[in-house]
Amino acid sequence: MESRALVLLLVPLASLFLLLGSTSAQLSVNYYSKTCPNAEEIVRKEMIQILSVAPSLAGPFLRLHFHDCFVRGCDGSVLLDSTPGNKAEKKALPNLTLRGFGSVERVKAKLEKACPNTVSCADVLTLMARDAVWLSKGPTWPVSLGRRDGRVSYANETDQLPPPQADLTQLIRMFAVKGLDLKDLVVLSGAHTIGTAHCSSISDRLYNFTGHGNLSDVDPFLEKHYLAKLRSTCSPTDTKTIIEMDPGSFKTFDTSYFNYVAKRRSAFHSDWALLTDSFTRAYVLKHANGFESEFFQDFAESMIKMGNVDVLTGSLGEIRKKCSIVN
Ligand code: HEM
Ligand SMILES: *[C@@H]1O[C@H](CO)[C@@H](O)[C@H](O)[C@H]1NC(C)=O
Ligand SMILES: *[C@@H]1O[C@H](CO)[C@@H](O)[C@H](O)[C@H]1NC(C)=O
Ligand SMILES: *[C@@H]1O[C@H](CO)[C@@H](O)[C@H](O)[C@H]1NC(C)=O
Ligand SMILES: CC(=O)N[C@H]1CO[C@H](CO)[C@@H](O)[C@@H]1O
Repeated sequence: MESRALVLLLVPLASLFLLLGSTSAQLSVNYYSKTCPNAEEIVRKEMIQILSVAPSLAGPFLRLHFHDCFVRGCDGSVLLDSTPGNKAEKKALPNLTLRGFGSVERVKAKLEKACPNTVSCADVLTLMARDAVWLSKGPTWPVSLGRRDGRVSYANETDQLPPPQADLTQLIRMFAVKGLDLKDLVVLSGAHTIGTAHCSSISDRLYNFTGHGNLSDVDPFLEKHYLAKLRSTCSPTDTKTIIEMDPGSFKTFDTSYFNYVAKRRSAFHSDWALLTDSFTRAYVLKHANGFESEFFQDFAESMIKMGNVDVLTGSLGEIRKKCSIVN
């Protein structure tokens, strides 16, 4: 009698959990095996071509995926254009420095030709980010597929993206909201081993850290010689010049980013902030001097986690025909 009552109670509970868990359960590595078996191959082939002509786009593809996943989940919302009366994510402040939209559209067009209305823009971007890392001599990993595209993109929601001035408390909070922990934070920050930053993203550290706007108003945690070097490249009002975030190997996915962070020679205050917690600090210092295969393994795991944030599956959303506009 009692055990029967327990079963009656447990069955609906179990199906509730199944329902809740089902969004990410519906992603799978074989998702397009029947409907578009060459999808990954098509993306990889295009990526090899794109990056052989424009190798500096590897960073932008990786960053686009990050910005996609942190706003409304990985649903391709970062790729949508504004419409009359609505300002899209890409028109918000952090957008000024996003690149690679044309290439995403090009890869998507190839997929539309091979298998119309099948592969989502969110999946295309996830695969492009994965291949960008691999083609920069970094790790590769299996990507679960089946994300669907959202129909909404609001500029005001980019406030969910961590700013480069963030301290560790703020970074931890903004990652936690997306289900990402302290390890994901330090590992994924390692993405800054490739790519560039605009002077405008670091000028406050060099000239106006606390709002006084005088030459001693600098980020006190930026190493002095590196400060001088950055100042010689970036004038206070420069918005065009770019700097390598991992000088000397900014096209190669490796552990040297952690070496720069350890020496307080990283681009952003948020990178430096990784030294202010014992766990993230230990991770930075360990990987400043090697342990590359461990970092590669960790990076793959955290990228898989980030790629699953708030995804749309099943009958939610749509499969866009073009990544910049809803159907
Ligand atoms: C931890 C918080 C993070 C902050 C505050 C941050 C901030 C920034 C900023 C300000 C830039 C420079 C943009 C510019 O001036 O052109 C940048 C570049 C970049 N970020 Fe992050 N980021 C963070 C995490 C991540 C994550 C998680 C990834 C990917 C997994 C990522 C990948 C990149 C890449 C690849 C670039 C270079 C883009 C290019 O070459 O154009 N970042 N980031
Ligand atoms: C963001 O903008 C959209 C569209 O303009 C609006 O509906 C929404 O309420 C705004 N959200 C916030 C948090 O301001
Ligand atoms: C420095 O920052 C403050 C506050 O963020 C701003 O109001 C001011 O215009 C900036 N000064 C310069 C010289 O950029
Ligand atoms: C210059 O900036 C420093 C550091 O923020 C501040 O302590 C100092 O008062 C500022 N000097 C002037 C003249 O504003
Ligand atoms: C490239 C791009 O879309 N830039 C836009 C970014 O956002 C600013 C501020 O809203 C716009 O003025 C830019 O045109």
